[in-house]
Amino acid sequence: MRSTTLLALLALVLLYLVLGALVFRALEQPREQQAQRELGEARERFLRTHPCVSDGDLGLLIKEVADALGGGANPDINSTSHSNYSAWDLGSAFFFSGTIITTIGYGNVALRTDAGRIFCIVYALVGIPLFGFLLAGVGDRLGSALRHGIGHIEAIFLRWHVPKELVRVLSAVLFLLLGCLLFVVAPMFAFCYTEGWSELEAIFFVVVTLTTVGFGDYVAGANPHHTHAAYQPLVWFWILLGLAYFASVLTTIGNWLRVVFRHTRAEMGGFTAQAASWTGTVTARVTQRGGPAAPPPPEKERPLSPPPPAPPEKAEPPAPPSPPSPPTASAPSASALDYPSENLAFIDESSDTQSERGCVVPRAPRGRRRAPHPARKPARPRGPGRLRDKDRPV
Ligand code: Q6F
Repeated sequence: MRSTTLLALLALVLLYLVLGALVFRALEQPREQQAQRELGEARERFLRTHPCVSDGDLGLLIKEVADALGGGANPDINSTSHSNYSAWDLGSAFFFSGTIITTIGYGNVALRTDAGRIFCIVYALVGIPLFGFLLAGVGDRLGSALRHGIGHIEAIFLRWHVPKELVRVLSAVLFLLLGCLLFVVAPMFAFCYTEGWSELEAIFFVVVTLTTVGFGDYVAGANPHHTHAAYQPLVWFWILLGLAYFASVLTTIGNWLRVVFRHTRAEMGGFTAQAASWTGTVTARVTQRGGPAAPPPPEKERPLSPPPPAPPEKAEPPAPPSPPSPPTASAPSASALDYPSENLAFIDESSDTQSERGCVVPRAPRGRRRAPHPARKPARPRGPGRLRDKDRPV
């Protein structure tokens, strides 16, 4: 990626962050101030009804309570009713391990010991890539399964003589709808029912979990009172499939953004060339390509690649070199119409070909997975291992 592109991207991300900060502050700060006010009022009320308690003593107790909560204590349990509650029973510890290797990291329970933290470092470094392999395999199967289902519907459309391109768009929409139904809407209702959350709370949990943001204010299965024995395993199953689905959707959105960027850059081509000649840093590169310092042809450029969208991907090893694409394959519209389901299979590509790493000989498209889609582009290279025109074998 060129330095100018990188700087523009950095500026864009900063702008996005500032925008987020402004919106979140506007939405959340009033509520925070209200909570603070309510605590103050409750304190005054308590002191009025319990005149023997001094303001300082109450303050000490409140601080004690806050510290204990931070230390993992449960305020529902008092010193008289002994309970065998533990946030570190085997089931909860298993869940905790899951939040590490998936990189969800809810943080509703946290490590308090140095030994625990040291072990966590090692555990994460091995477990995250390991889970990445599993996710790749699951993504591949899921992609095949969804495409198999959608293939039937596609065949019907084609029999009705619906144009091929339209069928492609329709199947992309179907993929999104089917995936949303299976991994967002159905689980949402399940969580409403089992956890007693509102629809918004449930969908918030679903998205925060499957994007691996993992705030931890909502955690499914954390209430031991009303959970069925099969509930937590089912949530695990949902997470495994849902993470693969979301990784593909996020990759697709990333590809769309890349197309938008490319169009923007094509329009700003003259602009950047001008800027380059001012700074004098990129001029050499432009002239190197032959010819005067004209706006660089955007198609020849390495596409602006957004960072891997889903954290499960960042756990993946670098993608292997891709086969060279035919000259026309890099048309922006091709990736705009990307099948999200292709990205599911695409997750797998990097793991499948690990043994072939270092081998830059282009592979012939393999197997049934790619065969049904002649329109499919050759795999887009991703990540640090990607090779573009200049690195390719001739
Ligand atoms: C669970 C649990 C949650 C809280 C530590 C995410 C894996 C399902 C528990 C699940 C178990 C105990 C999720 C599994 C992943 N939930 N107790 O298994 O006190 O909060 S606790 Cl949501 Cl990655």
